[in-house]
Amino acid sequence: MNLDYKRLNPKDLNNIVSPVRLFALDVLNGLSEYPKRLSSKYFYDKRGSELFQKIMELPEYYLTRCEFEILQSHKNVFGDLFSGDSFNVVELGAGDGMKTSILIENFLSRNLQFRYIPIDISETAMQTLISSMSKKFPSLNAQGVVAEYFDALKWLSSVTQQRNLVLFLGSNLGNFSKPQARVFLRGLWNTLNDGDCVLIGFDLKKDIELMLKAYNDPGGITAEFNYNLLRRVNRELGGDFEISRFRFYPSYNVFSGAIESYLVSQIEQSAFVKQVGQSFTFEAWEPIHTEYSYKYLESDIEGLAASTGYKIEMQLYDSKRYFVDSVWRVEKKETDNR
Ligand code: AVJ
Repeated sequence: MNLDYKRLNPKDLNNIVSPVRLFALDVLNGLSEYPKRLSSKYFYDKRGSELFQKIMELPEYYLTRCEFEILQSHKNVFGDLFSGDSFNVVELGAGDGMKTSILIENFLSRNLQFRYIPIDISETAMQTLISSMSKKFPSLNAQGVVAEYFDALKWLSSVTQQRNLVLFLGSNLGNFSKPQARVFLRGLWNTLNDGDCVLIGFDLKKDIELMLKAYNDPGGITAEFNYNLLRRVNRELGGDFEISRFRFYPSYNVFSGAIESYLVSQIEQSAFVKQVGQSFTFEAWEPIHTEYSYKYLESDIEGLAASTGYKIEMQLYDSKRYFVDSVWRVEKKETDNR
């Protein structure tokens, strides 16, 4: 068994700002803007990850089950992408690894030569993932990397020659605006070689009520997931937000194609954040934007692949056609300089 993870440290990167300082800076910047905003990347502390786990089990949150069905019914196609060559399975933001396990189990049972390389910014998430994967798959060869995606990918390209299959599952790309998604995918292209593949999960545009319900469950788990952002500011940055004075409000913007989530201040109030050294005032009914979850049309996906240097190999759907796992191949020409 060879199962371990590596933590890229500041001297490997050029990241000299501590996580707490970065969080404080982002809170200062976001709450100083108009309209106010807090980034959804801060949802996932220990409590937030537990809440997201619960969200994935909600009957309303169809995304996880759809993707599970897709991977289960198409698991045999992924191992053939590199026609027998050894490869890396690089996963961006693995979460609990439930969906990835379907692929890993399939690859192991076929005796394929591969190494599993999950990348995650959260060290606790990585520890949990590595320990559960090593229990499930004693013969798995894995090397986790705790770092930002691109730092990890750059490091990876300097230490391996294998082909890469990059997994970006669960509609995680949906948190990026369409222009941000383009920048991200082109950045990914830059770290990869001609012939490498990426597998991306896209949530498709569908009945609006159905999409909205997935982000507004009646039990209030998704609301709590959003409130946890403010709780986190209180816990980690010494804030004094009165959570009950904010109302969670998700909506669907038909034009941009995103579920947009907000925390709306129900009264005029202010909150002091000790680590930021100042207070923030809210007018009654003033919103804080917390998350975008972009939904895609077929043609959006085609346009995105074409404009960032990939060829679409496969579009894999669930039986209801709510979700698509899209397999793209990196195309580099002689004239593309890396
Ligand atoms: C983890 C980003 C895919 O946008 O659907 C779930 C996060 N937010 N419910 C999504 C989320 C509210 C989720 N992603």
